[in-house]
Amino acid sequence: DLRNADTLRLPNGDGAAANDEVKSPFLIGVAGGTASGKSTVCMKIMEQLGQAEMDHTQRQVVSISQDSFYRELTPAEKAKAQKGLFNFDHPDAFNEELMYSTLQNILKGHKVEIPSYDYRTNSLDFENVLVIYPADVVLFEGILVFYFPKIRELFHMKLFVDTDSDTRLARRVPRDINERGRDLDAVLTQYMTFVKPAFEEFCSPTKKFADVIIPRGADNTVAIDLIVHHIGEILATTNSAQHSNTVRVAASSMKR
Ligand code: UZR
Ligand code: MG
Repeated sequence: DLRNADTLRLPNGDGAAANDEVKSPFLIGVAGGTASGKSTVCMKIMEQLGQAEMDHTQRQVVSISQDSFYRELTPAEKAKAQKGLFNFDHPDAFNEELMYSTLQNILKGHKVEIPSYDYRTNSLDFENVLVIYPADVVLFEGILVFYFPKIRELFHMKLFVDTDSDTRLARRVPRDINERGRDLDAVLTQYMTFVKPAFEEFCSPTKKFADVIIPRGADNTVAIDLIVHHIGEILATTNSAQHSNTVRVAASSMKR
């Protein structure tokens, strides 16, 4: 029986909520090419749900970036990266296992810690970890979040932010120069050598896995409104129904 909570309750592992009520979030994947507006779409979703100004521990909706799951580079790879010769757009640049286990822990309702990523040094920062508290909705955004089948299957909803390549390049260039400390030549060379081919080979084909494709990205307020409305309904159900979280764990594991 799906409603028999006792048989469905997950064990309380490290970092699980103190009470035995398990909060298994609705997990949303947000993919799309570089500078397509993934982060902005996630921010707008959170803002419209009135989450942005809330304390971290109180949040019902949280957003995580795939950047935190770049793998640690060897010294040789780091030297390459500094010269713009490392391919950060290839699936091998990511720590798939850490991504998978972290998302699994999030789905189990555990509090997790994820490293932040420093684009200037191309390294993970384990001193400034982001603490992700159990939430009702978790957004996970990145260029290749739908690439790995095992990870793709974890999402309850998949969004693809579909912005034209020239628009993305026009945004990417100033962003890399101003926020990520690169010069114009390096940015364009890296774009032509790695970013564009990898987008075509690994990212663009994952559009077919999306439930919702958002043309024009963050400018598409109608699409964002629709998504926010849907999430709002999920939150309303979670807050009113006592065992709804537990039931949803069962429903989603049945689906798999
Ligand atoms: P978004 N990236 C860097 O520029 N430096 C790094 O150390 C790690 C990643 C870039 C990466 C990719 N490619 O295109 C982009 N390069 O971050 C993805 N080169 O981030 O989805 O925010 O555009
Ligand atoms: Mg981003």
